[in-house]
Amino acid sequence: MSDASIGVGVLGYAFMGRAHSSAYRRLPQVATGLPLRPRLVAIAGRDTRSVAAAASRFGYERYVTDWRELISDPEIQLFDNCGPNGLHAEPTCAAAEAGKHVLCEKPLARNADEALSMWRAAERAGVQHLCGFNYRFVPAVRLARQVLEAGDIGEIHHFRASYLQEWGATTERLWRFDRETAGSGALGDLGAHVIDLARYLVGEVEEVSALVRTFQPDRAVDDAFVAVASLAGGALATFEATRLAPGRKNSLRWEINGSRGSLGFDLERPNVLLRSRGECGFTERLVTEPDDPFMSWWWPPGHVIGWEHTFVHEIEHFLGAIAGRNTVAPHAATFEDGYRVAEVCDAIERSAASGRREVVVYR
Ligand code: SOE
Repeated sequence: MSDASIGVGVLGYAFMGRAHSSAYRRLPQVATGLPLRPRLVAIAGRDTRSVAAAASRFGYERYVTDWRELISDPEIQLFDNCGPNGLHAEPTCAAAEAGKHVLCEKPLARNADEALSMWRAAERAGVQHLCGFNYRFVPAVRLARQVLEAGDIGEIHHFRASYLQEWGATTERLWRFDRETAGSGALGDLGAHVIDLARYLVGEVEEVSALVRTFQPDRAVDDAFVAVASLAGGALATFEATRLAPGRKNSLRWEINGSRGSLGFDLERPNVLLRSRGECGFTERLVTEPDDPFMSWWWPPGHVIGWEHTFVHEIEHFLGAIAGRNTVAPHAATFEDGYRVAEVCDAIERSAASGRREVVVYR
């Protein structure tokens, strides 16, 4: 492991802040040859008691209640935004302009205009930028990408994916239900993952026809959407996401059908890649062999890993890009990827409003 360290500042101490902080702490234990050792300098949150407790639990040297102190801190070279969507653009652009490498959770922003401004700010600043589409870092998903790149399932005809959760019926007042803070509902939160995986595994989204629905009374954002799309290269795609699928806890599922076979995945069984060569249904491949993606870091075959490990893989990849050992793209999403997903989400909302098929316009 390199003895060079990098100062990390994280905005947000809740769900994503905890997942990212856990990953920074795990990295020195699991990754041999770590390009940079993360030093947890500071974590930011509005509530003093909560952020102080998080700083102590997660192992940060200090905490702040104003994110601007992360931007002005010379000991922080990596700014990681785990805040709500409405707090992605301003702090992240400020961090990039201050010369800090920037990692921002998905969705990059509340809409394509905001996402475009973030991408342009990071590019202007010449810093490394990564958008946290962590499912690219599931071993089974990375193996699928390798199979697809090798052309082993032939010409791709279909990508079909859904992201189903059940918690949307809650009456709690959550930021994810507030349009000003979240931008959209299931579309930007869950649909963004589906769209990103279509782009990562098959191709760019060209046109969409969609329906968007809010089922819960008095809710300002969508609960669900369905879309059909055409992908570059000719494949047909269907995208779906809902927060109102009782029994589905965190079920991100996709299936790809090609001229010489199919691949399939379900996040509720994250170590398995389904494969068919067309003769007799699907086989289940447990992706835990030593030479399977990322598995040399962990345990012997069959000792499965989980959701949290994707953040360890993703952050190690970002540290490698900062150290010049690898590039963020194509295996992690850059802010350009985050922006392109946002353009697709905007096109889905346009189609639902117009009732027409919409071309996705990338600026
Ligand atoms: C809530 O829907 C959520 O936490 C998403 O925001 C995450 O991106 C997803 O990985 C799990 O569910």
